[in-house]
Amino acid sequence: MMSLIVFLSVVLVLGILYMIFRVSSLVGVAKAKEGKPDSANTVNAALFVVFMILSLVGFFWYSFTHFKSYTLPVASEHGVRTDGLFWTTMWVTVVAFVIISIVMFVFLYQYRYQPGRKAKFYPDNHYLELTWTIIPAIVLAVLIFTGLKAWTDITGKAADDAEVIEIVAQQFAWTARYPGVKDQTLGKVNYKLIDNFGNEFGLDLTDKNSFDDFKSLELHLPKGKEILLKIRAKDVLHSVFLPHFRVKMDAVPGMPTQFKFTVTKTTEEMRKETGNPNFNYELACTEICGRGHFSMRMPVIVEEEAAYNSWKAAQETWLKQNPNYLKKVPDALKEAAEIKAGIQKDPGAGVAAVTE
Ligand SMILES: [Cu+2]
Repeated sequence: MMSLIVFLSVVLVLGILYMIFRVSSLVGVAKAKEGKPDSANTVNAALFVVFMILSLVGFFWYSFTHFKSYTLPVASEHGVRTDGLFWTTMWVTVVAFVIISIVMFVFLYQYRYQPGRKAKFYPDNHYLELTWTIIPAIVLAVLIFTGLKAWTDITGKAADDAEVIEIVAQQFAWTARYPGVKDQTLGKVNYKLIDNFGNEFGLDLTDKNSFDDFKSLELHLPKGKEILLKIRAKDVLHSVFLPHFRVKMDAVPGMPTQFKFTVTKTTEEMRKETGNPNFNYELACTEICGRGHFSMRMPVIVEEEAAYNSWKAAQETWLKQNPNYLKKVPDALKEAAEIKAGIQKDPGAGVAAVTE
């Protein structure tokens, strides 16, 4: 009832405002004298110029005083390149924006109504039209093709020795899967094998490469080595976002995606650069994926390659953590699986093979 009254009052007030506007404009028409311009015409035209000056000053003031709060330090090789592309595009569009704004508002003032001045009929000018078509076309083509080149490099084939890591998204957490240190190859997965008892990756245990894979809830990355992130989603759309590395790629159910990049600064180095001893990289979900979306973040730790390798070697394999899945391993591979997963010591090769 109350909302109905509020609604009707709003309609009534709008109706009254409309009637006042109609009456005043009709009075204006009745009072106007032929050929004498309204002084409000010049005032309005001048106000447009004032508006333009204030807006442009505000625009540049805001952009420069808050510059640091919307740019993050960059920590990847391709990030420097994409940042360069971003700022080139930004400057080209800012210059075009300023020129268009000035011309638009100054012309409004310059060509306001004045008695005795008639508009000139100027149907077309081929040179003018060619100029304002060809120049923007060339500039846009250069911007688009340099961007496309960068994109094909990022999403292209990774180096053979690249560090392959799988990122799996689900409502509302990220899980990483690393190839084990013994075979350095991710085992096969099949979404049909995903279950509620522990096989969250859908690991295919008939593939011997899966025996030493391990799971991590932190994303550890080596500095200076090419990394290939293989990304998939188990339920809805998510998106991998590593802002400092300028990495952003959607995680799509049923359609694996990937992104390759090389990190250039360790967490420690970034702490020194930012002057923040608590600095940490993070992986955030940047696709609204449900009500727990805000909590979908994963700590990221970047180390020198040696430290990274020793972290990897210290991790327990997935199969060792879920030994009841040994029954899914074909009989012929069972012993190899136990050795590779670190459940049983390798009797043939001795201690060296286990600690390798
Ligand atoms: Cu998400």
